[in-house]
Amino acid sequence: MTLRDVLSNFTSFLIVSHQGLDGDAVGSSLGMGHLISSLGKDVSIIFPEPLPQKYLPLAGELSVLSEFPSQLSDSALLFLDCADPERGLKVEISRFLFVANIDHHISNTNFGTWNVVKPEYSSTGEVLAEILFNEGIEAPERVWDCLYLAIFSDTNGFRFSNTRPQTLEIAGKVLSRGSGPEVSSIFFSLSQLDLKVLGVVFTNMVYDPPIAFSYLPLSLGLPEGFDSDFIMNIWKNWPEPQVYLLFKEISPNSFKVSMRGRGDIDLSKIAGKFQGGGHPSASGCRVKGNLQEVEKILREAILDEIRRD
Ligand SMILES: [Mn+2]
Repeated sequence: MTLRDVLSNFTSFLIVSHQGLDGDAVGSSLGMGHLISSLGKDVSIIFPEPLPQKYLPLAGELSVLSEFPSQLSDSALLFLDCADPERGLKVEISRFLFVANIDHHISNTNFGTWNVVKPEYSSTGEVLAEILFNEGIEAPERVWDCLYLAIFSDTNGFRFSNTRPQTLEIAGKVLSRGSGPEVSSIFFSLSQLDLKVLGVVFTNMVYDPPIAFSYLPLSLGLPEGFDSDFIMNIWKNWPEPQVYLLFKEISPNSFKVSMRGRGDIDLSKIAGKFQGGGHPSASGCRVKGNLQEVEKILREAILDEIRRD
């Protein structure tokens, strides 16, 4: 099976990605959406959260929905950057005749009818770009812009250790087909709210080696789907901690946890214990309890994991 087969066998497509939209989830989904749309086919993207404001221009005229249409008809379902359909939208994938699964998470369960899962790749954007190059699929400029965002984002601007020589080769080919480097300034752009949130995170920070911890209280009134990746990326420039934990209160006594790490620790295992997921050095999950309780639970799980290594 090739992507070309998938694109020619269906006339209608639904695209989904993971909760906690990041640049790779957004870029690979919108890129695939623009590709399908350029073929004159019907496509909708279903994002579980509002698309972050700064990425709106990349969506253009694409149909972006917050839930599945009531009529699924005979659409093909495409998962991008989503390790586990449970982490995408609540939908029974058995209702679909065909499910594609394009991803780079090591925890991906190969749940699709067609699976392209490459854990050694920096991003789903890199996986998808390589498929387009290998199959000689032509695509309009905005597809490449979206894929460049995806690669740029999951490597934090080619700074993370997931940046392989091949990542840069693929990114170079993608960049030469897109509109230029504006995408990188979109990725790094921060709003006034983002800057205020940074102040709160680093004021609340406590460092109990090897774990740095901070939290964002509900009273900040952060919008749903607030993307905290930029905080973690800035935080990680401080090389001392082995693990960085950010607790974002999403309702009373309920927290979304972002985790980053360095070294041997596999944070995706810890996130997995709390029905979350991700990568060894970047993962997330949700926990319930008061702040002291949830911090203690996560801290103990992490220290256990460090001792085991
Ligand atoms: Mn990704």
